[in-house]
Amino acid sequence: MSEKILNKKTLELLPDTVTVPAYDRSEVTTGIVHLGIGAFHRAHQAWYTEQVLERGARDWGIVAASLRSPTVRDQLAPQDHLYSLVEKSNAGEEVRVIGCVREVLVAPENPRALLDAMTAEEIRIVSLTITEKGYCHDPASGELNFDHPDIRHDLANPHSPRSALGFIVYALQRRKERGLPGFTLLSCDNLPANGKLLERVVFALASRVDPQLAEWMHGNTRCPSTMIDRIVPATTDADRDRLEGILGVRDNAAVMAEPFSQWVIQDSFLRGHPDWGSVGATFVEDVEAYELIKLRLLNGCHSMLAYSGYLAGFETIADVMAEPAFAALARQFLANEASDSVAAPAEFDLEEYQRQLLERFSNRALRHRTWQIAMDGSQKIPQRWLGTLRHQLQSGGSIDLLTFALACWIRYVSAVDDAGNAIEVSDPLARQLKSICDSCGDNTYELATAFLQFAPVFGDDLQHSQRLHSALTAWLASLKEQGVLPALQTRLEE
Ligand code: CS2
Repeated sequence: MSEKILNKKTLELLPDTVTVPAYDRSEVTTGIVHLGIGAFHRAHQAWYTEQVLERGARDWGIVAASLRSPTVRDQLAPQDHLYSLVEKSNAGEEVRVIGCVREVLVAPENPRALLDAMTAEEIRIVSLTITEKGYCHDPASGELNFDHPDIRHDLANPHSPRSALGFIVYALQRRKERGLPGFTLLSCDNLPANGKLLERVVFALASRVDPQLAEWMHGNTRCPSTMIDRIVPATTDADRDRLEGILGVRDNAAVMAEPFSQWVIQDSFLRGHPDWGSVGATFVEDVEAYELIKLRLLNGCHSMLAYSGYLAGFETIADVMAEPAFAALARQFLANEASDSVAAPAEFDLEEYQRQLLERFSNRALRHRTWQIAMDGSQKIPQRWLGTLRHQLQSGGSIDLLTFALACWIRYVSAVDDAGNAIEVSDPLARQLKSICDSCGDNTYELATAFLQFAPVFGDDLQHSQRLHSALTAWLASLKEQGVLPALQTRLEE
């Protein structure tokens, strides 16, 4: 292993094939505080922002924060906050070193430092990738959950909040007190109408903290919605080792992504934004149609392949897609149930989109683990499957593959796979979900009833559909009797 790590000094040792920042990083000032510096942010919004800096902008550097662990800060700080983005495809890979991140703060270590950063006058945008559960909402209703432990903590501790929402509300309160303008809140998480959701939960918390603050926020914040898309698997040690062979230096903060990237942004900002439109993002008046298509087709299909593929013993999405029955499942789901429920904007070619998705899921270079996508199902399923399901129930369309997916998820959260091995289920509601499974034992009828009555995920309407209940019970029974792959193969032969 090389002893050198990627940083300002070693940048010049990199091979010519690697793109490095061509602008002077010392001229850049901060315009954005980003909450949640995971791999996705580094491969998506930071990559767009980097290209804007390359085109001459200097006032949109990023100060990022981790709301939980110091890992990313500890990786980036010794590297002068430089990291590589590796675009991987079946055709090969391209490496670019990104320089737009200026600092990483670790909120639990020093909440005040993050509040200070968010209170700086030059901050015009606070963007977020905090995953679905970071919104502290009830996934079925979209309302802020005031019983959430982080929200209770934040209401009691205005100087040391824990949740992204707490940081936002108390930073805005300080800005108001100091006579500073507010900022735009830019949600970049996979949730429908993510800006509206963020607005709803932030205003709910602010009203509880101080109604006058909420009043002030009406004129001093904007919450545009966005559709974000790029497949970014978690980086592994094998990825870092291979990259070291290319760079000649170690990069502990590297991120891997597919070449494809898309960002559709509602054009509603308080104090400007980087010219992301000049580097491939699209600004529109209304993002909703794009969001629904992406969530219901890409993410809906992804989750379906993740649960079913994991149970059948496949490690990555590309492995799942290499099995003809799963490839057929994906094709049929996209073409029928998922597409039935969306209305594509005039310029949008839905068939081409589906073709691209199948190709993207088959990218063997990415090694995107089914287990990773299967995480947090209780927070993802409402927007990925249940909107589609409600649409199909109302219109009398097919629900066959959606109920197959639901049955797979239920088997998954029972925490035992088709071969009898334990599954490490990572989900904030894992305990409740497992206890539903345990209390129903082998009775698939009761299992379907108990799940459809689980309001945090299914709301209170779906339990009344007899059609849904029968279809789900039938799939649960055939998964139990045959296992996922044979059950699917039998269905496809019908
Ligand atoms: C995936 C997404 O992990 C998941 O749940 O479905 O992260 C997916 O890769 C992205 O939304 C693609 O844009």
